[in-house]
Amino acid sequence: MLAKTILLSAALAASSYGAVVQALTPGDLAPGPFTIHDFESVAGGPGATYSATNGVQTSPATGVPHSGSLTLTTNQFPEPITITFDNPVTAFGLWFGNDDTCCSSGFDANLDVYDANGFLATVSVAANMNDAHDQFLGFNSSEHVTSVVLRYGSGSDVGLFHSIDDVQFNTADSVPEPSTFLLGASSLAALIALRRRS
Ligand SMILES: [Ca+2]
Ligand SMILES: [Ca+2]
Repeated sequence: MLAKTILLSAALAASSYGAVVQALTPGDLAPGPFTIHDFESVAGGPGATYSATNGVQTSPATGVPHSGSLTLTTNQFPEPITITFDNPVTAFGLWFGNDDTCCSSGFDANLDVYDANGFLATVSVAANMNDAHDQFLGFNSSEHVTSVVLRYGSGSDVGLFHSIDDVQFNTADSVPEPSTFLLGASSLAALIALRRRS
């Protein structure tokens, strides 16, 4: 009994600590459904707000877009892009670009992840320096994420406009809490057992 109690305590401690796991492709993100912002008509869309120190804009000029003809970038450079969600999310991703050899010999694109209590983790990808929005940066989280920040290098040491396309994210409200789900599953099993007995 003591061993079971210790194991249970360890499991609870691990789950309450939470985890952010990098997603290498959009197919790794789960669960859906997802909202997608392609920046073709406006800077973003319902569900998220995009900001930078001196503001953001859509642009056809910051590298080859991932979709359509426009991306989202900042009014001045270099400035990180902050994405704040209307409702917390547990899965998020974007395509980044303008990784132009004109102005950098190489950098890591970093995504800083925050929940309501502060910083959670950073996921990173080394830019392939071809100007195109052809690399994905994303994650799945056991915590309810409230905002993320995209930064090239430190956010101020890469002489390029930060630029993103086809942002996608889910809504944590549609994702059952693990404890609730497990309770629901065990209750269902108990109900089935009772019915079989009767
Ligand atoms: Ca686009
Ligand atoms: Ca690229």
